[in-house]
Amino acid sequence: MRTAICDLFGIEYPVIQGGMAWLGTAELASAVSNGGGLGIIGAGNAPPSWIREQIRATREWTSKPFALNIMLMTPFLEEVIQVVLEEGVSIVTTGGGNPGVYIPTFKEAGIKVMPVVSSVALAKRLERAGADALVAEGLESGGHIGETATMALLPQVVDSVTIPVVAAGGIGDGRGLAAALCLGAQGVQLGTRFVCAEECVAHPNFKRKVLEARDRSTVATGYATGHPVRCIENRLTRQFQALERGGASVEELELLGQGKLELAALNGDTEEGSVMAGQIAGLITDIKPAAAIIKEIVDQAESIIARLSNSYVGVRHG
Ligand code: TUI
Repeated sequence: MRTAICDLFGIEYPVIQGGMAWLGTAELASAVSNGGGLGIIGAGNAPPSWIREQIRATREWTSKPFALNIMLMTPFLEEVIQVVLEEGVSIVTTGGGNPGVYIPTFKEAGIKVMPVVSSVALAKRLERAGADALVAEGLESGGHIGETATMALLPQVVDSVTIPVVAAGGIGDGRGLAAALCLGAQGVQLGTRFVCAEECVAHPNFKRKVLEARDRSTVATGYATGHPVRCIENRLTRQFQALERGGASVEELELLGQGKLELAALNGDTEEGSVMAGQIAGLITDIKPAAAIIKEIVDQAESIIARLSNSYVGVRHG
């Protein structure tokens, strides 16, 4: 299964790992890249020295292409960009904002840029600014989200640009990959599914929360702050909702969220911490190596596509 995204990034399969803060480490990124997908180091709010170490470790553990995701709300933005340039990272994805002003810097250094967008307006603007590809991310995703669902957003973004588009949000298996291709995507990006990769450093409690999740286990909070975030429901999300209903200030709400992702992801406090995960968590029932996850997704998508094209021929001629 080769698409324009495979050719653009020099990867085998059009399967990309979401650039998750704290969880997109060298362990996971190198395992995904070694499995034929595109592994992504999630810079999140991490200090530049940590990011540099992760880039070097990833390079040690894989000779395949990998990317770095820059979370544009980080307090270290300028320094993170400097690390990307110094370390010769060849692919950058961005999230949580408009990376337009930074694209020329990346392009001059020969870096491929794939911003995550949640609207058609930003997709068009970033194509004009020189983006090589886009991730269209629906509100089913975990973490920081936009306002439109993948099923509606994806074909609209695809129709608004000429560069390749990758689908994200609500995709957990080969059915999701096949569906995304039907909607015009050239690949898929999965975060929640890769939380349950063996190589993901998430605390076992965090992985258990994903495995135990059902279809309605996630909630989006923080619309009042302008930065809504989807997490698995717990004491923290209920506290957030109570504060929001009480008309708490943006400062108060942001203070409650600070440090909570690390608390859940690494310390395993899944009640007071922020268990960011997408709506597809309910579909995920096992932990396996990243390479096996990728192979299963691609095999399943290929057999679905073969079956659909056979039955289509059957309907027309049979
Ligand atoms: O960035 C994400 N997902 C994330 S970032 C993150 S780290 C975090 N930690 C604590 C609190 C909040 C976040 C966790 N999950 N996804 C990509 C994404 N980007 N989704 C939506 C957007 C987005 C939003 C607004 C992209 C552009 C944008 O532009 C606004 C503008 O200026 O036009």
